[in-house]
Order: sequence, then structure tokens, then C-alpha cells
Amino acid sequence: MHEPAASTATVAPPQRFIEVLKGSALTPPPMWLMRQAGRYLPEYRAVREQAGSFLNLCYNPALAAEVTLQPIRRYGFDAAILFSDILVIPDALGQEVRFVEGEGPRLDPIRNAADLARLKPGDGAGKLDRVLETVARLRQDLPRETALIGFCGAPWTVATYMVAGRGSPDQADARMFAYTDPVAFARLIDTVTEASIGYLDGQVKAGAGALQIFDTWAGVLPDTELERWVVAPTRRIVKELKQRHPNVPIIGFPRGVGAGARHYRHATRVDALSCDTATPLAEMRALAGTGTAVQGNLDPLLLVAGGPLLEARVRETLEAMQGVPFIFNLGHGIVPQTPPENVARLVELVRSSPSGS
Ligand code: 1CP
Repeated sequence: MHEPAASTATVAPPQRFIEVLKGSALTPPPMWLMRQAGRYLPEYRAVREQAGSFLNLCYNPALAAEVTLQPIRRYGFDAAILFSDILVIPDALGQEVRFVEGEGPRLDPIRNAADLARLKPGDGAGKLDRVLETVARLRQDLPRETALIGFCGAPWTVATYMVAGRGSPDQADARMFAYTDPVAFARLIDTVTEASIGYLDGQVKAGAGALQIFDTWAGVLPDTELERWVVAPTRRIVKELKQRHPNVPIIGFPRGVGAGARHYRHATRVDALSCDTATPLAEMRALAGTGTAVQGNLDPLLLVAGGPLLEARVRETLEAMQGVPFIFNLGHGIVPQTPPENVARLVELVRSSPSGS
């Protein structure tokens, strides 16, 4: 029986980004960039000014959707990432977050079990509901072939900010908390894990088609602690999400874990690994060759520098990753001083990689 034309027109077009996450190797590879919405774009800076504070922008569905769409309009990336921040979870748990201009996030640090008892799981749902409204708007407004990525910070990385009250070079405060009072620290990790599961579930229900778990500071932990504070909570998040949404791929970003990435992938059961800048291309290829999609891993500063070195490195990456499930990305977030025209050149280089060879 023939389908009437009107109904075939409503069949969703394939999303190349999702196809690769499910194991296909595509040429040219789909691409997006971590922190692709941000201060390197003049149109972002204009909206950011209009919003007042950074968190106002995160909690304003119309403006947050607008800045999510800006890099898609400019560059036609294969995926959009929800504009929000990993620190909306502590904010929603009652540990108020402020962003100090030019300095970064500030929170009242959680130093012991008594501070921990002041968290109020459940109270901040209204704030997160506004982020979920952004997701719903985006799914309506994005081109249908553009995937929408939802995200959260991994419990360990979020906890490092909750304990130090700010960004820190070595996460010493969180490590000391974990080593001196592992029982209380486990309660903190559990609280963040549970909030993150609810938040990611909400993002999928609102329209996110893939999820990424950012573990920016995974690399500072020794092996046994990595298992307890990074691998175990991530495995729990993945298991819960997979039970509820078996078809939604999950990407893990265990930044800085080196050779531990294989175990992380195997033990957490993420569908894909986002590789940091230090991961050798041969290792990235080997990781993809064993049934997992990989994403990465251009140095964000090469994108600032531009020129022949950028071109050479992009070609080298495309060649190394031929024939395996690969998503072109950076090894960490794009930096504010990136010239937008270098991003345009990068898109051109990746998109002009020869297909079918
Ligand atoms: O003034 C501004 O406009 C603030 C800059 C900014 C932006 C654009 C911050 C503050 N957060 C974001 C958005 C953001 N953050 C996104 C969404 C959009 C996108 O990717 O396009 C995402 C996924 C994040 C994730 C995030 N926030 C991470 C994990 C990934 C990573 O880059 O390592 C981390 C560690 C944060 C915390 C954070 N938020 C903002 C800053 C400056 C920081 C880092 C603070 C520090 O460690 O000093």
C-alpha cells in the first residue's frame, strides 16, 4: 500500500549525529563544538548583555533558546547543545550560584556534613523547569535534521564546585573532603546523582535526543577514587536513563583520565566517549574500533591560532578516523578569543573531506 504524500512528508529526516552515536561511520563526519554558544560570537554577547546575569540567561527560555540557535544558524552544525550550565544543579539544590564577571562561579562552600544538611533537594524544581521549557522550545525551532543534546555535569565535577565554592586548579578541597569524610562525601555525590537523573530524564521528555555527561575534573583522582566518585555514579545515571529511554545515546566526557577511558566506557556503559586534547589519534581510533562512537579532539587553541597548523591537524584527524563512528569536535570548550572566521574555515575543512573513499 502506498503512503499518501502528506504523511511521508512528516517522516523525521535522519540526524547524522545520532546515526554515528548508534555506530555508523559517516563521511564527512557530523560535527559540533563544545561551548559552541558563547562569548566568541558577537550575537551571543548582545543577548548576554540583555539578560543581565549569566544565570538569568540560563533561566530565560526565550533567550537561552536564541543563543543555542545562534551557532546553528551561523555554521549549520549537526547538533545543538542546550544552553545552560552544569551549576544549575547546585543552584536548584539551594546552594545559590553567582557568576562574578571575568572570574567565574561563586557558591557558599560545603565543607562538612552540617553544610551538606542545608541542601534542599526538590525545592529548586521551578528553576530547572525553565531549562526544560528551553529544551521544548528548541525541539520546535531547530531544523529537524539537527540533533538536540541535553547535558549535566557528572556528580564528581559538580561536587568539586560545591565544595570549593569556585573553580580551582587541582580540586584539592573536594579531594580532601572525599578522603577525610567519605561517608558525608558519598551523601553529597548521591544527592547530585539523584538530582541529575531527574534533570536528564526531564530533558529527554522535553525533546533532547542525546545526552552528554561532562566530567571535566575526572583526571585529578587516583584509580580507586576514580572508581568510587566518577565511574560508579556515572554508571548509575546511565543505567537509570537507559531504563527509561533505551534509544537515547549518552556521551561521557571523562576529561584527563588517560588510559582509564577504556575502563570508564566499559564500566559506565556510555554509548560514546568525548576525548580530550591529549588523547592520541591512534587511541581515539582504537576506542571507536571497539564499537563505541568517539568525539573529539582538536585543541581549542589551534582554532584560535588558525592557519596551516589548524588545516594540517584537521586533515590528520579526518584521515585517522575514516571508517569508524566519529564525531568531529574539540577536546575541550571553545575559548572566547576564537575568531568566528576560523570556525567557519574549520566547518569548511571538515565538510569538504572526501566522501565514499
Ligand atoms: O559570561 C558568560 O557568558 C559565561 C560563560 C559560560 C558559558 C557560555 C559559562 C560559565 N557557562 C557557559 C555555558 C555552558 N557551560 C554550556 C552550554 C553551551 C555550549 O556548550 O554551547 C555547557 C555545556 C557548559 C558546561 C560547563 N560549565 C562545564 C563542563 C564543560 C567544560 O567546559 O569543562 C563546566 C566545568 C562549567 C562551569 C563553568 N560555567 C561557566 C564557567 C566560566 C565555568 C568554569 C569555571 C571554572 O572552572 O573556573
